[in-house]
Amino acid sequence: MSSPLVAIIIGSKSDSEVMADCATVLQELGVASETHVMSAHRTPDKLRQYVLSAPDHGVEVFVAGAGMAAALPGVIAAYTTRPVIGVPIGRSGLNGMDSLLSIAQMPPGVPVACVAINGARNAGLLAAEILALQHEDVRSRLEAYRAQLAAS
Ligand code: RP5
Repeated sequence: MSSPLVAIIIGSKSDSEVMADCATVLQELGVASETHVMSAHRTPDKLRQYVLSAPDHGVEVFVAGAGMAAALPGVIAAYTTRPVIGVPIGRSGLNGMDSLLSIAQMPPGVPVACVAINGARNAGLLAAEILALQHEDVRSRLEAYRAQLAAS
């Protein structure tokens, strides 16, 4: 695979297990991705620099997994007009309802997409569907994936 088309950003190492499904499904679809741990509140400067520079090395879609107040997807979206897909992580005392509402309730003007709590696999699939608008090879693999899903 070539340079990463999808950047997967997680707010903490503790999000790795849930978010691994995103990289896995992208790999199944032949889409290169890179994963980084960066936090909207712990490493805001690092996050900003990465989001601003990622398109220069080919990143077209961002996927952000975060738990609790989950500002991460919205902060990424503040620095880019590339699509941002948020994954609410459900490990807190509120089982992810906190992150779900944080991500889904972005005020008008700077949107992020939001998948289900712990829906990392769907985030990867949605990222691939966005890429498929321009990348015919990804579209073919997605169609094959859907056919196989129906058959199973
Ligand atoms: C969020 O806070 C992270 O995305 C993580 O889901 C949650 C807890 O972080 P840790 O205390 O496990 O590092 O920023």
